[in-house]
Amino acid sequence: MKMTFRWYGEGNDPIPLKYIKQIPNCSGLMGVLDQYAAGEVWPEDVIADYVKHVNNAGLEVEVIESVNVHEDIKLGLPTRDQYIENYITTIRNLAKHGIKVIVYNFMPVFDWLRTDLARDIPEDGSNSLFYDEQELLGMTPQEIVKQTTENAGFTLPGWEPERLADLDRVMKLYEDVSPEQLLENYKYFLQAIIPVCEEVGIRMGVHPDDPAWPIFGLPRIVHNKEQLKAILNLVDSPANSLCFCTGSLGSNPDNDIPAMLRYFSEKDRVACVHLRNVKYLGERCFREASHLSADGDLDMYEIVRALYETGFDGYARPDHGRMIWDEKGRAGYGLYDRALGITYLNGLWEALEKGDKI
Ligand SMILES: [Mn+2]
Repeated sequence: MKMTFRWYGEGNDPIPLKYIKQIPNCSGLMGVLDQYAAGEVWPEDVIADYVKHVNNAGLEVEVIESVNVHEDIKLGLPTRDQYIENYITTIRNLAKHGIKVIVYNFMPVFDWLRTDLARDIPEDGSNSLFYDEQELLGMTPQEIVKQTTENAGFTLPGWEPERLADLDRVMKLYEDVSPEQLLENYKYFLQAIIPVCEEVGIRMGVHPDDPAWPIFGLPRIVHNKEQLKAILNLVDSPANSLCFCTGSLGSNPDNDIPAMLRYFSEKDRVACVHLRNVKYLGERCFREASHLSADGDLDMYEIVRALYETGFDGYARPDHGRMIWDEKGRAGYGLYDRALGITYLNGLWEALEKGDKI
């Protein structure tokens, strides 16, 4: 397993690469080039410069996240073919520069969603991302977009202004898209891109819906075991795999995270993992916790054990952490708590490895 760290790019992320290099066992990044809107081609020279810059800091970049899928592809509109062609060009461009895994999602309109980006944790005086369905029900889609983008302090992947500007129009288009139709549109996309991925040695990792249930009446089809199985069956290839995000899937207590992870990892359909813990605070209400099992409701030992025992050799990273020690930065993506998360995950892995040899 290769341990990595999400980084938003020079000038876009307050954390210097040299700090990331100093985290024990962190071999590289899950990188992001979010200056490109969904549907645009990522130019090869820009990718080359980015990879070189990261490599010069002594870090690898073999995973790229947030290569967003244009809404027209998800909606199945006639215009989708051009956007799929562009996506394929981006896949080829990334492969030329050593990228092995692309993380994306198939969530209509919203990508991830929280009702508070910095909710106080009374137990320890830190804060973290928070979600409460009751709060969301009192808001319109426009209000949650306004609140999230205004409070972020940075541009957020999945929340690009140009993508959300015509929110009403896109929400309306989805009224005619059933979950079954969304899955059909997904199949059309995968059938076009997966042969190219196989050719160039890229694995696609779909990120699950976050939170793991439908919101605002929009169809969502990537948030439980049966749905993940259905997606992997659309095109049965190791290139069509998962980015298994424990916190996103784990937002729904109905998902047995260690068992699901074991199931898909055994079949070699997990390209990468996002490891984080969540704390349930009520029905469809949770906050993001430190990585420690005891601080949340996910058993991180069992999660890491599932990876270890299935011989997982893909990429992992700590996912959202709390904001601690008065750090100022991107919500969920501070240095301190994620670095603590890595050292804890390293410890779990080492204990499993050495325990195995006794
Ligand atoms: Mn994630």
